Amino acid sequence: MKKIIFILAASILATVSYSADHIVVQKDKTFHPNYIKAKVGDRIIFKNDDGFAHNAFSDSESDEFDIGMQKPGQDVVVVMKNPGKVEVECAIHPNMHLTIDVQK
Ligand SMILES: [Cu+2]
Repeated sequence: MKKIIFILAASILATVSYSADHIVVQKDKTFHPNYIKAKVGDRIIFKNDDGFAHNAFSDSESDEFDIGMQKPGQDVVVVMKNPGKVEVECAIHPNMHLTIDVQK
């Protein structure tokens, strides 16, 4: 029984180590942090901590996405699929910028 638990724990750890979570908080019309180093397969979790809606989108070739309307208090997860520099903006507040440097 102990051996089975050990194997189970080891396989869970192995799975977790393949990808990481990066939390980006949108607060006062700013992405915090505004620069992230990530790897392919990592999850970017956008947390809207403002009292109004936000958005996050990227037209960057390597990882194009658009999370649409993100309500206050809402979390949205985006997975980085390809290596490259990903420039993220908010469609509602054009001054909001975030760079995600995705490596292999
Ligand atoms: Cu915004």
